[in-house]
Amino acid sequence: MSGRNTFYTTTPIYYVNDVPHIGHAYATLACDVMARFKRLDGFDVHFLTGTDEHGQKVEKAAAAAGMSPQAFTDKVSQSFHDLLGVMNYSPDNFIRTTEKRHYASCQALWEKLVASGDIYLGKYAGWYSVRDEAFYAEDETTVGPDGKRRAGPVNNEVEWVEEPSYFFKLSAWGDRLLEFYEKNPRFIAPESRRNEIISFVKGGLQDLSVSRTSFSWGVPVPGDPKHIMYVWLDALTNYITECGYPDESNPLWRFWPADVHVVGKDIIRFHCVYWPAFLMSAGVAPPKRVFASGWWTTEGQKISKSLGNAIDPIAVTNEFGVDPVRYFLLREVPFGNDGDFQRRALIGRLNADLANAYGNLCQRVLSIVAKNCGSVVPPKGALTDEDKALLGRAQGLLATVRAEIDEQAFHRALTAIWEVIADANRYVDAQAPWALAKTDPARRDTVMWVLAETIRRVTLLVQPFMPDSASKILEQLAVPQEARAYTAFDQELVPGTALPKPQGVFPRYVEPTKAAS
Ligand code: ME8
Repeated sequence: MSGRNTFYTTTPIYYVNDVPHIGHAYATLACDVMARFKRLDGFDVHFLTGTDEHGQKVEKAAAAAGMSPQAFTDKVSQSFHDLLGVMNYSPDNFIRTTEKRHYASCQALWEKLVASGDIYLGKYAGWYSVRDEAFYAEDETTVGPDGKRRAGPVNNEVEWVEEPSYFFKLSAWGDRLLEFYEKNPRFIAPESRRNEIISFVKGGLQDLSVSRTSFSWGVPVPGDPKHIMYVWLDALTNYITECGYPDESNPLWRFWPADVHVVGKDIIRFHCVYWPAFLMSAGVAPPKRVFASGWWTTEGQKISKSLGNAIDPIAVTNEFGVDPVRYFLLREVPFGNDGDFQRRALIGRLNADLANAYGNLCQRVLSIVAKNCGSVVPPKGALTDEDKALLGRAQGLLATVRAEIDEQAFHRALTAIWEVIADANRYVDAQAPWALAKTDPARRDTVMWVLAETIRRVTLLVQPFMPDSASKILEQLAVPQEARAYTAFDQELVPGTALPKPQGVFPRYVEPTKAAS
C-alpha cells in the first residue's frame, strides 16, 4: 500500500433508461476535476462512476424498446461509458449494478441489516413514483388540475402500490442521524441542502419499504427471492461494492469511507438519510461528504425528452471543443446552484476567457520568446517589485485552488486563476516588452521569463479543468511530464531550455456564416 493519503470520489450511477445529456456529464465532470487535482497533489485517488441498471423504471424502458432488460442495459450502459471518452474523464472504474460482485455485496449488506434487527416483513400500501423510484407519504403528494397525483423534486406522477414488502426501521434512526449531522458539519453541502435534510429528519422518519414483489429485474432478497431489493438500496451499495464489500481485506477497502459523493439535488434524501442509516446499521462508516449539484436548464427551459432540447455532449463538444465545454460548465455557475445552458454564454466565455485572456497571453508571450529570445526560456535578471508581485500571486494560487477544490467551489478556483491571467495581461501591457527590445533587451528577457513562469504556474492549475489544452501549453514551455505534479509547483523554468514552436491553443469561436448570400 502506498502510505499516501487516499481520496475517493463517486458520481451518481446513472439510470440506463435514457441516453446521457449534459446534466449527466456535469456530476462526472466535477468528480473528474477533483480526481485529477488530487492525483497531481499527491493523493492516492479512486474515482468511480457507472450505471444503475435495475428497477421498475429500467424494466419498463427495456419493455418499451422491445428488448430484454439485460440486452437493453448492455446497450444503454455503453453510451454512458462512451461519454467518458467524449468528455475526457479519467475514472478508475466504471461499475454496473448488474455485475455479480455487486449482487454479492448487496446481499451481504442486507444480511447485516437483518442481523442488526432493522429489517422486518410487512405490507406496503402507499404512493410510488416509478420515475423517481421513490415512495412518498400521502402528505407529500398533490393532485393537479389534470386529476393526476404527483410528488417529489420534479413533480413526477405517483401510483398506488400495495404489496408485501420488507421494511427497514428508518423511524428508529432519526436521532442518530441528527447526531451524525451535528458531529459532521461537512457531511452535507451546500448549506441549504443540509438545512433541508435536517428539517426533513426532524419532521419524523417513517420506516422504508426496501423490497418489491411486483417485478423481477433486480437483486433477490437472500432467502426470499420473490422479493427484489428496492433499487435505491441496491444502487447506493455500489459505492462499497467497488471497495470490495463485505471483504474489508480487499486493497480497495482503503478508500472507504468515500471523501465526496457528488449527487444531483434531487437525490440527496437517498444519500444523506437512507444511505448513512443503512451503513450505520450495518456497522460501516458513512461517507465523509455528499455534495448536491444543481440542475441545468437549456435556454431557460427544463431539459425534457418531450421538448427534445437535451444538450447532447457529443454534439456540443464537437462544435466547441471538449475543454471549452468543461470550462464553461464549471465557470458559468457556482457548483450547487442551478444553471441555464445558453449557447450565447458559452461562446462569450470561450472568446473572452479562453481565446482573449488566457490564449492571447500564451500566444503573445510564446511568440515573442520564439521570435526574439531565440526559442529558449529567456535568461532571468534581477527582479523588480512588479515582477515579484506577479510571481507571488501565481505562486499563491496553489493554496487557493486547493482550498476551493476541497469545498467543491470550482467557479471560485477558476475565478482566482483567471485573476492572475488578467494580472499577467496587464503586466505585459505595462512592461511593453516590444519597446524594451530596443532600449533594454536584458530587461525584456527578464520580463519574458516572469511571464513564461507565470503561465507555467497558472497552467499547472488549469490541468484538472482542461487537461488537453493545459498539456499543449506545458509542452510549449518544455515542462516535462514529471514536472507537472504539484510537488514540482515551485520548480521554476530554467533559462536556456529549448522551446518548441508556439501554436495557438484556444481559437476564437466565430459563428459559421449563414449560407453565402
Ligand atoms: O438518479 N442538470 O439516476 P439519473 C443537472 N440512478 N443534473 C441532472 C440533470 C440536469 N438537467 N438531469 C439529471 C439517478 N441530472 C440514480 C442515482 S446513485 C446511487 C443513483 C442528474 O440517471 C441527477 O440530478 O436519473 C442525478 O444526480 C444524476 O443526473 C443521475 O440521474
